[in-house]
Amino acid sequence: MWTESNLRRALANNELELHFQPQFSMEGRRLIGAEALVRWRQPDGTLIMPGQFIPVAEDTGLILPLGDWVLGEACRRAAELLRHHDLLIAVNLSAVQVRRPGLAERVAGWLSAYGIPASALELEVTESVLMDESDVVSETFSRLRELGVPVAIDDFGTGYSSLAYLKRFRVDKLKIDRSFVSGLRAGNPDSGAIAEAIIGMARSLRMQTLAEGVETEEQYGCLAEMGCDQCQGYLLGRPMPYEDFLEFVRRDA
Ligand code: G
Ligand code: G
Ligand code: MN
Ligand code: NA
Repeated sequence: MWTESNLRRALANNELELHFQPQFSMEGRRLIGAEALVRWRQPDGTLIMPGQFIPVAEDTGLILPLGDWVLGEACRRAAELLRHHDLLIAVNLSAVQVRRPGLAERVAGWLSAYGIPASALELEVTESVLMDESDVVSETFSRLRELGVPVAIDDFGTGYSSLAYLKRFRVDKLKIDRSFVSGLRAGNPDSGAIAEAIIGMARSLRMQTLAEGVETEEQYGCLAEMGCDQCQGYLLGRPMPYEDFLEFVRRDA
């Protein structure tokens, strides 16, 4: 396992990079944005996935400088991408980052440093963050709302939580966890019961839905029929290095 000092060195030596997974509208299959996903490029070229170091970063507090780097880098890349295409760049936040005062100010700082509109950056948080009763979290959500930065709930449906929190803060989008997508079968309504319930609830609360982990045309077809708004997944594009995503964007422009 990676240690705190490995990770400190990675940050100091600029060994982190962001990959981008394209996101599409279901209707018309238009490219609408990308999720930024952090990777650690070792000096020998090996790529370490976030599952192997984000937990260490969260336990040691390094997630704060790491998360701030991710936000800045995502805004820097977004500024260039926006010259070619209208896009939304989604960034994952750890609960630790949201519970720390000042997140909205950091976000505002990066937006203005790179001159990108608040509406082009989306912040992904998990359900547990919304259940947090602290003043810090509610203050941060209202500041983000004032700024106009959209918020999405990641892995929706997997958290151990009530639905009441969806009314406490403004949430723009629910990301339907891929566990509710993998089993979708055309002609088998039961296979889509949960995805369909999420889509229906999102619509009543005027939130958008994005299905994660769409790997087959069959899954895509089921979700389109249910009225899901957007999707991402191996069917339409894997996470890729920035230069490859830039090419992808330019071809679409
Ligand atoms: O492809 P993938 O292995 O990249 O992503 C695994 C998980 O790592 C994702 O579900 C996501 O929640 C998390 N992750 C990826 N990038 C980041 C990041 O920049 N910050 C945080 N906090 N989590 C991330
Ligand atoms: O933030 P989050 O947990 O949603 O991160 C997305 C994770 O899902 C990343 O690890 C990414 O590599 C992975 N992923 C993206 N698309 C697919 C897909 O179509 N199938 C599977 N199995 N994983 C995917
Ligand atoms: Mn995510
Ligand atoms: Na997810």
